Amino acid sequence: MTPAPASRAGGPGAPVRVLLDVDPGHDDALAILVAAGLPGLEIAAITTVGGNQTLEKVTRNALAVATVAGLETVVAAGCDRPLVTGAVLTDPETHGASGLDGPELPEPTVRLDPRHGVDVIVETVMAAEPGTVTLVPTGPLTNIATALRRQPAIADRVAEVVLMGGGYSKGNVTPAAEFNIYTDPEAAHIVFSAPWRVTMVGLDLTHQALATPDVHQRFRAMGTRAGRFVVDMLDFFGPAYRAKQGFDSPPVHDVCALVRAVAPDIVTVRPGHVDVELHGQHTRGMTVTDLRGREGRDLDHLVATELDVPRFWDLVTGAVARLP
Ligand code: PIR
Ligand code: CA
Repeated sequence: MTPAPASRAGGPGAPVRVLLDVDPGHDDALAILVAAGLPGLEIAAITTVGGNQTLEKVTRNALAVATVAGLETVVAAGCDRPLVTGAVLTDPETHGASGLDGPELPEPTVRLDPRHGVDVIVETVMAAEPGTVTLVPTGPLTNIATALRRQPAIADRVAEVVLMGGGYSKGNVTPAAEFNIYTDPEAAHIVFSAPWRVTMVGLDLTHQALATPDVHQRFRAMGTRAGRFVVDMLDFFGPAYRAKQGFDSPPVHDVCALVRAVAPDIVTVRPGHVDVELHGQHTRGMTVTDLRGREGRDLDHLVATELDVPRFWDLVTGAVARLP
């Protein structure tokens, strides 16, 4: 089955509504700030999932970032561990002990919604007009997979799913696997085999979104609280990424998924089929991507290949510049 191309059921000019499922995380945090600053974009909800740090820490970080962004959005905590394997695979080397080291985190004024994040996902999608909510998962896929099990009808109702995870040519935790997929491969398998179209914004794409010194300078020049917050994040994330992964400038992975969801022509995609490897001795968590278009094989998903780098940073810095 090949789902129809994405259409915004609200019609041209209708605000895009996104649900952000996140594990902040520096790049998740930047994605939240960009979403908050984009005109014409509505954040339907923010749900959190254990990943870059424990659920407790990433939820606290999400509330702090929502506070910096001046958001009044629902924020709800979801699953604290992968579906099958025991615990979250936190990454303190890249994101620090807090999960968001660098900036001073304000005491949140945004209150945590008492509902479970998975319930918020299901209720938000089912209550909305069909085809009006886009899911943007940027952490392990535990919440999204659980929501699919809880209410399979969400597969028909979302506008699309644009996720950061995987890749077709490389990994970052292992040579084959990317962190978000590797953390919960069974959840990723559920998400990629559900009857909906997924856009995979993986490492091949996100490694093009490097926060170079000139980008850093654009944030610094804003002179706003949000601009300073981003600078403080990059001042931690950049050196951490350099030390651990040998990058001159850090990639802001998760922002790429958000940008594809709201400004699709900034990210080039190709049709493809994605299987998540669950059993490989060296390849567990790999997103095995078929871009060949062979007969009899559904190219049911979209795979991000190329980023329009100048337009990406114009959109990202423009959005953050609109925040206080
Ligand atoms: C994990 C991440 C980023 C860098 C490393 N080294 C590990 C997180 C990001 O938040 C992003 O969602 C994804 N996981 C990139 O693999
Ligand atoms: Ca993330």
